Amino acid sequence: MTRSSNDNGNGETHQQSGGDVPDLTTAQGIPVSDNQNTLRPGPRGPALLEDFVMREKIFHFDHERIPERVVHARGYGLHGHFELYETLSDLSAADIFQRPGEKTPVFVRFSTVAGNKGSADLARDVRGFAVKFYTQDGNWDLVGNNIPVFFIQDAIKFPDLIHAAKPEPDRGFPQAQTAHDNFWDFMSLMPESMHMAMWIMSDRTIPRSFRFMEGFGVHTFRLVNAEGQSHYVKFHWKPKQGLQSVLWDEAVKVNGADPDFHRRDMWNAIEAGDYPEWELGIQVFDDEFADNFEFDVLDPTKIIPEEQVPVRIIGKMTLNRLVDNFFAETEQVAFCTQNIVPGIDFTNDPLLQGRNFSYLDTQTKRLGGPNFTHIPINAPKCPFHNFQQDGHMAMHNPKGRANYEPNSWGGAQGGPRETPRRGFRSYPEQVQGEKRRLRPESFADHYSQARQFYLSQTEVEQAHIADALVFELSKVKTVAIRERMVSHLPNIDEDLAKKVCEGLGLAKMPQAAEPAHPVNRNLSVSDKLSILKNAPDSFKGRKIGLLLSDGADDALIEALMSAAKAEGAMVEVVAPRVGGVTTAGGKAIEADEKIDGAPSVLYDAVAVIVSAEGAEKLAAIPQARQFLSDAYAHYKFIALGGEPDALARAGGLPEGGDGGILALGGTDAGAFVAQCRALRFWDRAS
Ligand code: HDD
Repeated sequence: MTRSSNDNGNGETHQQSGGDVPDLTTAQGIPVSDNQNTLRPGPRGPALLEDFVMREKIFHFDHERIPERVVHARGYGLHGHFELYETLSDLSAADIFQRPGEKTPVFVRFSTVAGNKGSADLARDVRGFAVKFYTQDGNWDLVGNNIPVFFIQDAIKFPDLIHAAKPEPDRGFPQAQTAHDNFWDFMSLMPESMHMAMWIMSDRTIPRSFRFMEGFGVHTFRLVNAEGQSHYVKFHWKPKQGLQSVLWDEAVKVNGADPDFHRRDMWNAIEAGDYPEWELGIQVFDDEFADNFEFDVLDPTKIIPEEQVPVRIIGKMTLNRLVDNFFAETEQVAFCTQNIVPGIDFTNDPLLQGRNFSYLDTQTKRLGGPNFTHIPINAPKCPFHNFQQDGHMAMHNPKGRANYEPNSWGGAQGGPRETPRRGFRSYPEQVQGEKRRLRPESFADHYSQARQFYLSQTEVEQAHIADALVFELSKVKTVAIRERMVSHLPNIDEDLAKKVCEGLGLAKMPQAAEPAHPVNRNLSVSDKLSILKNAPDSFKGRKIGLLLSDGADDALIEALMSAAKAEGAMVEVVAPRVGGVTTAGGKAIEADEKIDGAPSVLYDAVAVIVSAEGAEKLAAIPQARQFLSDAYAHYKFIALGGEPDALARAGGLPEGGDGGILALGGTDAGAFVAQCRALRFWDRAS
């Protein structure tokens, strides 16, 4: 028996076109009568080559994938705007920096670096923080990271760095991890990477959310004003939400429970209207400062501490719109450091100079030709005219005769003309020297700022850096590589070196690596380098996991929900069944998650409101016990409401609790949420 096109075999009929439902067509616009069956002679005959409907459909599907980015493959893009607070006309002629209050559309893509497109969000990794400003003078891309320094000083080392970080080529693993021999072999042979090594071993590489991390332009750029005067500048993004990271044990578990943890977080926040905001800050300095600074401002492995050059806040970016189509926007967006506008300019930072080549080159391959600027997400939103033409997929095809310049056709017919008044001019820096492959002497101090970073952390954060180094180097199989890496640490901090040496069980402390430049052991501590010293004072935008059982107290639930709402926090209901629970008052509350799918690592704090019988039943479920034991181990604030004793015992909470565990009485919900503002009960760690 043959099956009709609109019958799926179960007697159900597909929706037919008509009314608001458009006709299905081929890419050529030919209406399709049957999207279920290939054309064949007789019901059991072979497929006919003539079936252009089937062939075209499969042909297109076969070509759906484009190469993923060679780095930063996994990313998440969002729309928003940048609003200028004050004019910068004294410093820069950039159109975007002229008119306070004016909003410029932006597209931002956050990413991890090493993992494939399908890798997990909470890999220990640098996060990309790339911003495309669609200014009225063309697109400006600030292609930054969530860390203000980089691994290497010269772009020629980038392929080596990335090869070493990615899966080892013979075995094809590990995926999205630096905890392997090749990576630490390379790092330990490159003393210039030691400052970055401290940052990547810190909790900066396991952010709680894209919303809770800083962004940095990394390089020193130039601002150039209308008179042609130049100042140096470093760009900073400061999250209004504050900084927050997870613990390594959480990261490992989150990756299993929700590999999309960061993109889901962003999706949920924007869907809820809780739009994340970052302020744009600039550190501006002149040649005199640059000449007197302890380090070379062209060296991308160095920061300028905020205590030495304060960050001046000049505007705010708000992300408020999800993409309509992930491929069209997030996947096809092409950021490029060479996209710069009049009023901003490059410096001779050798990493930046190399990047200016790499991005355009890789995008031409990834997006299939030179016309990727015609894709809507990449096209400027201001008028643009030039004599570029043809090529694959050309979408902007000017009319008329003139496709060259100069021409004598005149008027509109003659096409666009150069504009000395508005046009981009490079800052006329004096450059001279012998043409040689040289690394400047002024780039030679590799340890002093690594030490400064380490010493600027709180004790908890220093312990995390030591633990991360021990973890990563324990995955390195070659003892000589472990030792070589440890040999750098005494140049950073003796105590750190000792902890890592002991943690690895090395027979003896390796001899300290010989620094190319004496280590400055007296740089001042910079509080801005710590996450915990810059923690938020609000629980806004954070999430409570609320574990309920049947018979839970209605008033307690209600009080917790409203306290969280008043703070701007979210509550997710977790229950033994996704159908939810019936409260003591007989109310049905649906669950957002079944307990198996909602370990407490997904939440910033947890609350349990249960009946005595409910607590007994939950105590018998391993995931419910872990919900509490993990929350406790991760220093989270825990609220216990109703009659939770059986579950609290089974979850291993200490008899009598501690300062981070709050018994939830009738009026305590507000106090609990207020306590959660500290994010973690670190006292439990000591
Ligand atoms: Fe890069 C992508 C950031 C050094 C070569 N880079 C890429 C992205 C970010 C950064 C955020 C993802 C953009 C997106 O979301 O599409 N990269 C940085 C920072 C660096 C840096 C902050 C140091 C300060 N990068 C760097 C060097 C080179 C590259 C030294 C090459 C010499 N980066 C690339 C690339 C990528 C890229 C291969 C991959 C995909 C793409 O460009 O479009 O060209």
